[in-house]
Amino acid sequence: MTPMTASPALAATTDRVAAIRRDFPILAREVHGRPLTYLDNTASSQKPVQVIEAMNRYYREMHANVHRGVHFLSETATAAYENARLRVARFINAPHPKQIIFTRNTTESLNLVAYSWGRANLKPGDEVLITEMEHHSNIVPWQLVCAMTGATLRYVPITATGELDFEALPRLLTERTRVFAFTAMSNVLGTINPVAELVAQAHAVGAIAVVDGAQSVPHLPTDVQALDVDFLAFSAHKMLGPTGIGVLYGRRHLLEAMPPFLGGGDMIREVKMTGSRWNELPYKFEAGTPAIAEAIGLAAAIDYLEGLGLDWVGAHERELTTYAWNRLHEIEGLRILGPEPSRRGGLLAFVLGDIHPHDVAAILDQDGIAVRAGHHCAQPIHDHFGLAATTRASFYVYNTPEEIDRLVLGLYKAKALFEVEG
Ligand code: C6P
Repeated sequence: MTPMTASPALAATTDRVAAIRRDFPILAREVHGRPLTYLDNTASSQKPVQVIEAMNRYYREMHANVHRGVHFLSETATAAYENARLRVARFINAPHPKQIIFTRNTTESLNLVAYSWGRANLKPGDEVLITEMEHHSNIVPWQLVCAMTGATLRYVPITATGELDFEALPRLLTERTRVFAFTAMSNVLGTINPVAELVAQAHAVGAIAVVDGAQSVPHLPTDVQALDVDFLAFSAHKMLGPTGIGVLYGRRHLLEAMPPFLGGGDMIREVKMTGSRWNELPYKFEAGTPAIAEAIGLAAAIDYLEGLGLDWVGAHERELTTYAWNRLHEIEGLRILGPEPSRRGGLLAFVLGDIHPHDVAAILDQDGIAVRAGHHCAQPIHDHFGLAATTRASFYVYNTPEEIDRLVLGLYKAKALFEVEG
């Protein structure tokens, strides 16, 4: 086995990636005495020192509760928190920062839409359309809200190459469909869906379009106005930011009309013993003390990503994915799920002969290589392919072709250990 050489584009960015890697303290550590090879970015990305320091500075110099005090620190913290909202709004080209709701993560953002919009708008006879390639967080909330309201849940099937079955779409997306909720990028197949086209088709039948951007927003430029989405959900921790904060972008008139999701402090204008009136957007949907340091960390992550340029981020990942795709296909008995690199994001989920994906991941871990194994919270896709689990390697701004070479060596090692016949 002779490792192929990385593409000229990857070679040209070697210095840039080396400089990026120096910003991520964790990448310098060893695991089991080997250099860490972090290929589990689809689950969560690592954090640059710029994000860590922004949060550190907040706690050392600025912390107080927001929107409550008239004292200096509270005003400083409030300004930093609201500045983070503005930063997110600009990042996805939202018309107004009021349309940016801070949540805990993508899961909570999708639950907010399903519970608040869904319970207020769905009734028996209505249909909710999702796809077979959704993450559980874009399936289970709709199952719950359909059970509550009597609406029917339908799924767009996927093709053998792991793409949406566009031929099946017209009979599923009808005037009965009230909401079409789909992922912009699959966390298992890597498939990049044509968001603008799907949104237009939803609108043509009078449905709203809810987009799960957990895997797309960290990796591709996102413009909610150009895409014309009604709701977009994503998480900070997958885009170099901290855990504990996510975003829901919503169309203003829809958000204005929706009832609150959670009740408590900050989300009210007035509370009497007989009833309450709600605060204005976005606070109506932000009950309780929010994740202030995390919002500031998210803003720093956006600064970092924009400093790199989202176009570069996408291009770097495409180069890495193409290299990994070719190298992994050298291994006999290895099967990758999903479409070819030009139509996918920076992740490859695969099976290696009959070796259990958990065994593959455990062997790789011995060499300091972090990948994820399991159903990746997307059981219906695995059922579709008749698999219980896959191993998944996923890439981000700091990954290199050398790390992919290490992955390939580790996979040969797993194969040798389990004596897989090619
Ligand atoms: N997928 C993965 O390893 P949260 O956990 O709420 O930040 O994100 C949920 C989520 C929603 N949609 C998609 C497409 C996702 O990939 C995820 C998270 C991780 O694939 C953790 S299960």
